[in-house]
Amino acid sequence: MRFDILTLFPAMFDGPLTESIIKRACQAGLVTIDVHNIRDYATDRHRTTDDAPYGGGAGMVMKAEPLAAAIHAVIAARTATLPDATATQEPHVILLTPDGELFSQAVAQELARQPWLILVCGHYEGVDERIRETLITRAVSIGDYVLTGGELAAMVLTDAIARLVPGVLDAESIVEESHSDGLLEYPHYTRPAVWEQLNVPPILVSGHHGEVARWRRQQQLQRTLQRRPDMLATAAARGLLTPDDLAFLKTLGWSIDAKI
Ligand code: 6GU
Repeated sequence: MRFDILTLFPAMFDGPLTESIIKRACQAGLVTIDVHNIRDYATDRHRTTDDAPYGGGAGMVMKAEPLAAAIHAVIAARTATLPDATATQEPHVILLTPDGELFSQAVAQELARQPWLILVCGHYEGVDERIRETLITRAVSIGDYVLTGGELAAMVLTDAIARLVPGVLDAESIVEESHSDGLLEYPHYTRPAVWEQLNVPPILVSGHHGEVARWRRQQQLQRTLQRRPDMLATAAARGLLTPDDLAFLKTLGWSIDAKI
């Protein structure tokens, strides 16, 4: 899978995507991440990438021409040089902006099915609306708070999506992890069995695989009820809870109809 990231601050990407799992995914050729400086596509003497808003008001707006030139150049370069599947596909062009649709595991899964994403990092007060109208496939936000720019959000998307690319992680950890099955994860322990007088739950060292699975499922349900009751209601509505799950939740005082 290919990621082209368009930013005014390419140096911000040096650390986060060149370590650990994403680094290995790139080395293995499963993921390609290229960062491009939007300023390289500004044509005036001062390499201007922003300007004052029409109609007045605070802040600056990212100009249409350099952004459009950057997007077009990236598409042209890839389409010319890649004789593979990515070249024949239209890229999804994603704008990172606090007024975009909220990013989630479901959106990550959807985007991970694309062979090629172009991520455009918004800055200042925003980008010229005509870019959004003509070149942007989808606008995405990573949460209800405001960052100084879209760069950190682009890294969050890249990390969350790249790890879903087949081969990047072992398949099991994707299936079991928080959010994929609509519940939070069960707690994890590793050696030593006693640490600072705290024991590992005996069931985990019992060797009874069935009992372990049951305990873990109940831990998932209990934690989700305590921490994210909204997720439990959604899981129930999506039919992800078994009769056993519902019976266990009833002992905790939860039922589908009683909103708590
Ligand atoms: Cl994508 N951009 C900015 N500037 N702030 C954000 C965001 C994005 N997502 C949450 N806050």
